[in-house]
Amino acid sequence: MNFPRTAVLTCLSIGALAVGSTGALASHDGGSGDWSGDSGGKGAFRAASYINSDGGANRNVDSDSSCATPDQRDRQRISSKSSGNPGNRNVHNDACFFDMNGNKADGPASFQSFGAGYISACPDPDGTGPKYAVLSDTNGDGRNDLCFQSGYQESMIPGTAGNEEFHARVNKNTGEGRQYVVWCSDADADGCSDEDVKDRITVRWLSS
Ligand SMILES: [Ca+2]
Ligand SMILES: [Ca+2]
Ligand SMILES: [Ca+2]
Repeated sequence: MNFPRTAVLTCLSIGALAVGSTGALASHDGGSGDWSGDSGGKGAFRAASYINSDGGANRNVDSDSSCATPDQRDRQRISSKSSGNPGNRNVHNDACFFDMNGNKADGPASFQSFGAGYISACPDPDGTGPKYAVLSDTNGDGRNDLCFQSGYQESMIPGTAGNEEFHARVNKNTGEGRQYVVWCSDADADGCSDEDVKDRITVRWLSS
């Protein structure tokens, strides 16, 4: 009886030291002694990726498609080559992380494209702010396939649509094919094959 109690007290002491060193949890916790509830690990993330109907412009996508109710499949005519990037019929792929309480969460993430098509837009999440985006062609086939973003969109303009979500656009402008876009938590910025927290959308591109 005596030993377990000692062990618990030891744990609390270590926890108290940890809180003191960061100062992050003390005010939040309010001294309730609820240590487990404040662990808030990034491992609790859930990924949700969806195709945005673009205000109804993409009529093959559910009008209420969102992180909460994702539509993850689309059939789309290819864009004209002359329209360039992001392409006149590009598909909007948006995504969110949810923490263990179901609230949107931030963190580094990647969109990774497989199969047909390419990623035609990978915006900087906060414009001139410290967050950044990197769009790259990882296998040298001339098509950008990896869009890394250091965090979710945070516009300096309050109320901007799409804040606290991640955004990319995918496109195809020649031939037909099926494009798979995996989205994942990606702290090492190298794509999603080594990640567990991920989700996926599919676009079937048609020439007519
Ligand atoms: Ca930035
Ligand atoms: Ca590529
Ligand atoms: Ca990775």
